[in-house]
Amino acid sequence: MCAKHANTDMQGMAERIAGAERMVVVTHIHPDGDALGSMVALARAARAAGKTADVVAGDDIARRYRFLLEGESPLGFEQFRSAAERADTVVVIDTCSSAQLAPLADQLKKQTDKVLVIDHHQNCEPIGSLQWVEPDAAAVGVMIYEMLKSLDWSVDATTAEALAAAALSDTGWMRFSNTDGRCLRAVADWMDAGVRPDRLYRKIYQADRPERLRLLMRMLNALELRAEGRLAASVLWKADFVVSGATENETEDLVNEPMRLRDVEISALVIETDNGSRVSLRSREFVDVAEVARRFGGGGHARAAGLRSDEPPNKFAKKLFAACEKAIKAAAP
Ligand SMILES: [Mn+2]
Repeated sequence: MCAKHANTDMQGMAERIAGAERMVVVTHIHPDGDALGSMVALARAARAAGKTADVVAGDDIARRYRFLLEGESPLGFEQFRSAAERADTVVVIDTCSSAQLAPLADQLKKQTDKVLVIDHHQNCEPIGSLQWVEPDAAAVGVMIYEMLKSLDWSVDATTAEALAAAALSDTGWMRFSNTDGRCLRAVADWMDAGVRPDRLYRKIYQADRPERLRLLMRMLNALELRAEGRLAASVLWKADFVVSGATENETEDLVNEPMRLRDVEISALVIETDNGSRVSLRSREFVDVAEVARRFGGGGHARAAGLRSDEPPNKFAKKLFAACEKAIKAAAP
């Protein structure tokens, strides 16, 4: 463990953030709504408080979340090095995993002293000099919001919408078991600030291209039910993307579809990539899929986790599905 590394609470993080003048805010690769919404909200609020704040984004932004970056001029991964050198503070949002920060990881290591981490995942790597991690928080968006309130930094309607996108997407629009009163109270504040969750929902989830629906059809066509219907096993091959016309940035949430089936405890989706496989895991009630993911070098939350493998699906899927079946038999009554 890094000697400089320390944990803190909201107050400790707020003090460091308040003292920052030039900030760069970054998040994990393939960022989800919580990652992007939280990153943008913190940067916007920091600028409103008179600081310089940049955000960093690659070309792997899911189509449905691109509106969150409207009005931002995100730096590319290749611009991060010089930005990090100029900055006095680098804030890492929604991850503690260097694999998830791969394009930035080397530079983050060089700048350890100025790197702060705000996250809600279990099993943190000692990235940066100060970490505020709350595995019980529904979303980083909720944590950021509470910190902004304690700093007395203003949260305008656009910032509130970014935070709402963060918290509502990470809770499955308040359906998942991580939804709590703390999150709902934050959502109430954002609605008071002018956010319309109904409109936000349409913007994120009801604006797909037909190509994505065709990809979903292909996934469901090949869906396999194993372990007496308790494991929903799906694989998407490159050919599925070619035939459907969908892109790799349109796969989010596909893994949730088989959860419609009453008996499914785990839904596992393996996606063929240029250099192996990308996996999304969801569970209903009993299995800690973060634990399953960790066995293959991934991580996440008990009900939602992910990982990557160098092996293509024809090799990797078999091992993964076997591990899922085992976990179901061990955990589910
Ligand atoms: Mn999150």
